[in-house]
Formats: sequence, structure tokens, C-alpha cells
Amino acid sequence: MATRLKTLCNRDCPDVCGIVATVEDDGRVSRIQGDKDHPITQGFLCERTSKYLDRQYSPERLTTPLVRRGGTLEPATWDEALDVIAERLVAIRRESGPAAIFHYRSAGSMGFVNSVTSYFFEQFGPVTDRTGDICSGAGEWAQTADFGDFEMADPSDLTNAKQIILWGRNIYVSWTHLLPFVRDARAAGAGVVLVDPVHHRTAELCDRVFQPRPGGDFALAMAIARVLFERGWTHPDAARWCDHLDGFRALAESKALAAWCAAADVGPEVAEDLARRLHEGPATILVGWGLGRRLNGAGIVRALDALGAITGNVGIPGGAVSFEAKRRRPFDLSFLADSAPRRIMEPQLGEQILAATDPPIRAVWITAGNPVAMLPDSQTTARALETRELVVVADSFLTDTAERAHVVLPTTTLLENDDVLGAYGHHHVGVTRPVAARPPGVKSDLEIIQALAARVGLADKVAGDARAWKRRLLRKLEPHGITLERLEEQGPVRHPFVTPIAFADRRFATPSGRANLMTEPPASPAIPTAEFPLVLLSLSTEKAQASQWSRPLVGPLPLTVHPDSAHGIPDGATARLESAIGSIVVRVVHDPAQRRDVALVPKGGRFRDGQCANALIRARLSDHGGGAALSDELVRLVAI
Ligand SMILES: Nc1nc2c(c(=O)[nH]1)N[C@H]1C(S)=C(S)[C@@H](COP(=O)(O)OP(=O)(O)OC[C@H]3O[C@@H](n4cnc5c(=O)[nH]c(N)nc54)[C@H](O)[C@@H]3O)O[C@H]1N2
Ligand SMILES: Nc1nc2c(c(=O)[nH]1)N[C@H]1C(S)=C(S)[C@@H](COP(=O)(O)OP(=O)(O)OC[C@H]3O[C@@H](n4cnc5c(=O)[nH]c(N)nc54)[C@H](O)[C@@H]3O)O[C@H]1N2
Ligand SMILES: [Mo]
Repeated sequence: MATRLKTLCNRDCPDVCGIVATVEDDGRVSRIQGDKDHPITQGFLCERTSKYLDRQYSPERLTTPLVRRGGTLEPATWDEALDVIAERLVAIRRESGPAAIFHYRSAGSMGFVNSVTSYFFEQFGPVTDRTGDICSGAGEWAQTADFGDFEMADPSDLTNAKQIILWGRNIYVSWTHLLPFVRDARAAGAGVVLVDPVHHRTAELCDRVFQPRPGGDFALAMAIARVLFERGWTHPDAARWCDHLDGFRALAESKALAAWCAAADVGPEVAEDLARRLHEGPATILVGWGLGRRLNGAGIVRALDALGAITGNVGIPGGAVSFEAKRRRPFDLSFLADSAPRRIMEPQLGEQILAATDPPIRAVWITAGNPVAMLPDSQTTARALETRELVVVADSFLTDTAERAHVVLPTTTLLENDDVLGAYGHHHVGVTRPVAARPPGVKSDLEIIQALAARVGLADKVAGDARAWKRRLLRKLEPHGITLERLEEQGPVRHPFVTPIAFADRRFATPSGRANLMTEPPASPAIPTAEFPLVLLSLSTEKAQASQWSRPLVGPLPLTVHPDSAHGIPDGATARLESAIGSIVVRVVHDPAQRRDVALVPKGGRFRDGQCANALIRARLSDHGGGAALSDELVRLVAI
């Protein structure tokens, strides 16, 4: 008889959904559904995860270690694979010191038991670690600069908002479980507006849609600020909770309204509409992660923080500038010493590996990430890995990264995961547990690291099964009655370390306790040229989690452009998309709802199949926070 078991989705997504798996007698999962009891995700799954069984039972799943012999990856036993790794890592450490080893972990699983891999490499080294954050580094930096920390209001607080501004947010695709909250707010009378250079499905939810120039958001924010100051629409008491109010006003007034609007490529009525919404409030700005992935990304987020602060739309019911929840806040990660002797900046991983000296990087260990496909300048990332002495990749598929490894270690999937999770889109914490029987040749990341530790004399350091590590991670929550047993029995619980409203009563975590308004302008965004007339935007698709497609993407990458920007290339035809560093073949899709200066592709395509946007994108940093300027790359479409 089939049983129904509950777990959580561990993918890199704000939602961390409750999943109910139907498990057959042989341990095979025959169906996955949303868990109706989950207080936030409320019983439905997104498109990509509802098709997850295709991935779980894909014939391409790795079920045995692979070791490179004579140039090709061949099946090996765990003992063979781990012995090779242990012997090489110990020799490299002895000859060149531990900094010659680089451990890179991304968020293929967001579980914190996975941190034991990082802990192992601190104990074995400490080795070279990563810094920066391609995903949200710039935005986190900006909110920390302005408010002293980054945090968001509970999703349910949206029902207190009279205005919701989706600023660069496609919640249909990348934050699906916010939809019911926004819909409820709208049904209760809230205005909903989208500010996004791209026209996408989330527009359906909105009463107004504004499409500024890509990266023109700072200029738009300044235009709004000018209107607010000119009309006396800022909060009368703003000086009480804002530092540098005069400096921010001077920044906004450093250009005329018309000049700011021209820079943002919107009419003055757009600035006025948004200013009025903020003035009337309470207004919540939901700040998209995409905004930070630019040369001026941190500056843009800082400008939105300032708009919220001067209008009093922070720290009150329904009034917030919500970027993301700090998912690690509730967990005890104090066992990590953060002691790396050297750090590689994530968005420039390839060139920094190649450039590292004293010691050079000889070995790279990659956990839960696919940097060749997902970091900019794929060619350089690929070359950096291809030229190391030892590359180890722990993954469940032969990704663009894994196929460049010397050893590939097959890991467990989300239905086999055994971990604790926090979310970046709400404040509930919970535990996962294996619901599917796993193939015999597969190990979890914890088991992999324990097997390696046993070979290098560190078994004691990383000892303990998944439940023991879960308990350790939950230590801060236990005094609040949130124990492992309770999470196992009752499911996810809201953690108590944040108030429902972030920065409640406008008390900030900055040294002065006040919001720190920006006073200097950031860099300008990339402006299209005659040679490269389009801004490339590589965006989340409902069909994939980054490079993990539910069903493989077949054929050329779809490229969406306005028909006037297609250079006469018909809808459906193939063409070449070129940037300063590369070119790929694409299938052109016409969409008259788009701006004439954008070229849209899904993120996460395969590098080996010529489907990868990152083959076109230079590895340049955002202004702060170690983010990547993924969305400031200019391209042109060429007929073939
Ligand atoms: N289905 C699906 N969901 C996902 C993911 C996935 O791969 N697939 N990835 C997950 C991950 S890792 C993350 S970090 C989040 C990503 O979340 P987001 O970064 O929000 O992801 P995207 O859906 O790519 O949306 C980016 C949005 O920002 C807009 N944008 C880009 N540049 C600008 C700009 O200059 N100004 C303005 N105003 N808007 C701009 C884009 O048009 C787009 O609508 O989503 C998570 N959810
Ligand atoms: N051009 C462009 N590039 C982007 C983005 C963009 O918008 N445009 N978005 C960026 C963003 S927001 C992010 S977060 C990054 C994401 O970049 P990555 O985190 O590298 O993304 P994934 O492709 O999801 O790779 C995760 C890998 O982990 C594996 N995995 C899953 N579960 C486990 C596990 O439990 N253990 C181990 N060992 N492996 C596991 C998966 O099979 C997958 O191959 O990409 C960034 N890159
Ligand atoms: Mo991300």
C-alpha cells in the first residue's frame, strides 16, 4: 500500500514548499503534491517542481562515482574515487599548503547540514573559500548599508498594504507562492503596480505596468524623490529616522525631473504615479533580486530603500522595502570559523582561479553548484577547471561543470534530502527527510564528507548522523520550543527572531539606529550602442531551477525581442546572438509587448549545447557586495 510522506523543497527559491510524496511499496515516489498544511505555500507546487519526478527518475541520473582515466570519466567504486581524492588532497596540502585547494559551494540544496562540507574544509585547511554572492550580494550589501541588516516583512503583512510596488519582480515565475498574498491584498483593495523593463505574466496582477530602461531604476527613483520633495509628499517626521536626508534631497535635486525621466526612459507621469502611491501608503516595495545584478545594482536598491524611508514606508504595517528574509538567522552555525586564508570572488571565479599565485590553486571541490553554466564568462570558468590538477564535483547529474571534473561523486536529490531549511521568502523553518528510496550507489553530501574525513584523520570532527547535525543547527531555536521532534511531527514553524514587520517602529540596525540614506550616485547602466543595440536579460524560467531543467531544453535557446529589433529575422527563425566575448545560436521569438532595447533569454541553458547566456556575459562585478553585472551585457542579433 502506498504511503504519503511529507518533506520540504530544498531548492534555491524563496518558497521552501511543503511537499507530500506518495511512496509506493518499493520506495519509489509515484506522485508529489503541495502540502495543504504548509502555512505559507498552501498546497500547490510550482511548475518546475511539480515535474520533479522526471528528474528524480531520469536515466541521466548519476548512480555511481566517476573517475577520469585516460581523458574520459569512467565508473568507479566509492573506495577508488575517495582514495584518489584523499591521496591528491593530502599531497597538494603538503606540497603547497591548504590555500592551494579551493572549496566552492553554491545553493543546489539550501539545507544547512550541507555546511558540514564547509566545516570539513576548514578543518582540513582552512582552504581557499569563496566570497561575494552572484545571487543577492549587491542587494544584501545595500540593505545592510541602509538599514544595518536585510530582512523582510512576513508575506501576510501585504494585506495591510494599500499599495504594492513589484519592482523588478516576476512572482509568477520566481516567487510563485507570493501570488496568493498579492491576490488577497488586491482583493482587499490594494493597488498593485509593476516596474520592470520586461513585459511578463505578472503584469496580469497589476493595475499599472511601467517599463523603464534596463538599469534606469536609479534615475526613476530620483525622479520619484524629486516629485516627493517638491510636493511636500515626504513624511513630515522623516528626519527622525533618516540620516542624510538633506544629502539625499540634494542628490535627487542634482538633475531636473525631465532629465531623470529621460535617463529612465519614462514620462513624468510615471514618477508622479509612483510618488503618489508612496505618499498615500502604506506601500510595500518588493525589491527584485534582478535589480542588484548590474553595474549600479547596489545603488538601485539603496535608492529604493531611501524612497521607502523618506515616505515613512518602512517599519509599519503594510509599509516596507522588502528584499528578502535572512534564512540563516535562526540557525546555529557557530561551528563554522570563517577562517579562509584566501577568497575567490564568486562572479569572477574562472579568472581568479587562473590568476591565483602563492600558492596557485591546484585543486577545486565543487558542491551543489554548476559554475560553468551559471557564473558569467563560461569559457573562462571552463578553462580554469580544465587546467587544474584535481577537480571534484558532487552532483547528481553530469553538468557542464561535472564533465570537467577528475572525480564526480553522485549525491542525493531533494526527495532524498535530510536537512534543516530556512527560506528567503518567509520566516518558517522546517526539516526535510528522505521520502524516496535512493539508488544504492549514491551518498548524501554528509556521507561523502564523512567518508573522506575518515581517510584523512578527521572522522571525529564531522561525526554524527543527519539528525545529530540537525539538532546542533537547531540549538538557538530549542529554548523557544522549536525542537527537531516538533518540526518532524508538526511541520514548519515560524521562527521567533524577527517581528512580523521588519525594522518595526522604524528602528534600524545601523549604528545610529536610523536609516542611512545614500548621497552619491552609482555608476550608469550600460546604454545600447549602434554596434550592440540590445541589453541581454537572462531570466528565470518556470521550466527550470537555474541549470536544472525539469525536461531538457531541446534546440537553440529561445530569444525574445520586439519585432522592430529583430533585423528582419522572422519569428521562429534561427539567428546568431553576439556579445563582446561570445556568440550563440538562438531561435528568435517576436513579442511586441517588449521594449525595443532588450533581448530576453532564459537563464540556465547548457554550455555544451550552445544554450548558455553566460557564454556571452563578461565577469564584471556589481558596484558593491560581490554581485555580478549579469544584466549589463550588450548584444546584437545577426542573421545566419
Ligand atoms: N522558476 C524559477 N524560479 C526561481 C529560479 C529559477 O531558476 N526558476 N531561481 C531562484 C533564484 S536562485 C533566485 S535568486 C530568484 C531570482 O529571482 P529574480 O532575480 O527576481 O528572478 P527573475 O525571475 O529572473 O526576475 C528578474 C526580474 O527582474 C527584472 N529586471 C531585470 N533587470 C531589471 C532592471 O534593470 N530594472 C527592473 N525594474 N527590473 C529588472 C527582470 O525583467 C525580471 O522580471 O528566483 C528563484 N526562483
Ligand atoms: N546569466 C545568468 N546567470 C545566473 C543568473 C541569472 O539570472 N542569469 N542567476 C544567478 C543566480 S540567482 C544563482 S542563485 C546562480 C545559481 O547557480 P547554481 O547554484 O550553480 O545553480 P544550479 O544550476 O541550480 O546548480 C546547482 C547544482 O547543484 C546540484 N544539486 C542539487 N541538490 C544537491 C545536493 O543536495 N548536493 C549536491 N552536492 N548537489 C546538489 C544540482 O544538480 C545542480 O547541478 O546562478 C546565477 N547565474
Ligand atoms: Mo539566486
